[in-house]
Amino acid sequence: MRMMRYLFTKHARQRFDHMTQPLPHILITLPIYNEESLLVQHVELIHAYCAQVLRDVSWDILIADNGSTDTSPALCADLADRPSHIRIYRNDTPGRGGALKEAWLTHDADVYLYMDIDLATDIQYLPLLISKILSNDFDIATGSRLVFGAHTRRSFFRTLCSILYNRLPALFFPSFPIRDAQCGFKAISRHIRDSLLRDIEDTGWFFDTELLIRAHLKHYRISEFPVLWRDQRFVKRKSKVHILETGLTNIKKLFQLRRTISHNEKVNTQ
Ligand SMILES: Nc1nc2c(ncn2[C@@H]2O[C@H](COP(=O)(O)OP(=O)(O)O)[C@@H](O)[C@H]2O)c(=O)[nH]1
Ligand SMILES: [Mg+2]
Repeated sequence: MRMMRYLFTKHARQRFDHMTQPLPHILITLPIYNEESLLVQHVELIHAYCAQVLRDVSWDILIADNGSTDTSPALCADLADRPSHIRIYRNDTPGRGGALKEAWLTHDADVYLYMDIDLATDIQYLPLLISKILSNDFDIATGSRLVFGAHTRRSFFRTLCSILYNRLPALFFPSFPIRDAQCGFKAISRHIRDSLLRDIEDTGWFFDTELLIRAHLKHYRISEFPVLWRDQRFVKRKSKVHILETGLTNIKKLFQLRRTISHNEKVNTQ
């Protein structure tokens, strides 16, 4: 009888704990730079989607702007004034990677994710991205345009550059399994944020590749899953990526990263 009472109260306590435990918090980060042409429309769209689909979690949209020189800062301020889940993070270090790193290090969440504001990755993959981390099956999840099942609508030139660039990390780190390191649709766990994020040195486009390489070498679990990707064409908007310059810079950064990592390995084994 005493045992029954014990089990009953234990069970009731667990149920009560479950009811009182805070919901896991998802930080949906939107890195932006001079995005006045689509900012408000796309933030509203993402907000409406999250309000409809994200149940059993709490969430915020964090717009991470660094140094926009158009009307984006004013538009952000207006968005943040609305009674909603929209917050703004501003810093002065240029580059998408730096903006993400600083935004994530200064905010508290259980899942940190980002997606490009042009919604090139179809937003229907958002719940999957979140669940990969929330289920605790993976430490990092990344959308992919280059694995089986992915569908892309891109120019021939961008597709070719993407295929060529994404072959490089495996040349420098032969065990690296990720096929598309640069897709602007990723999530990391709180643990990755606490244990690995500070090690990522690059503040620009190479940030994504460096994050995945370092995570892979430390044996973190990475999920690469196919997405539907459309390079959206907008009348007043151009890609922020200078393809050739970024490609060459990233190759240089792969050399540097390999040197740094092998140097650290030597120091650690001495
Ligand atoms: N915070 C921040 N975001 C940036 C910066 N440069 C680009 N972005 C954002 O990164 C995302 C991807 O840029 P995009 O031009 O679409 O790249 P593409 O899809 O590879 O052509 C967009 O949301 C941009 O606004 C930057 O310097 N800082
Ligand atoms: Mg884009």
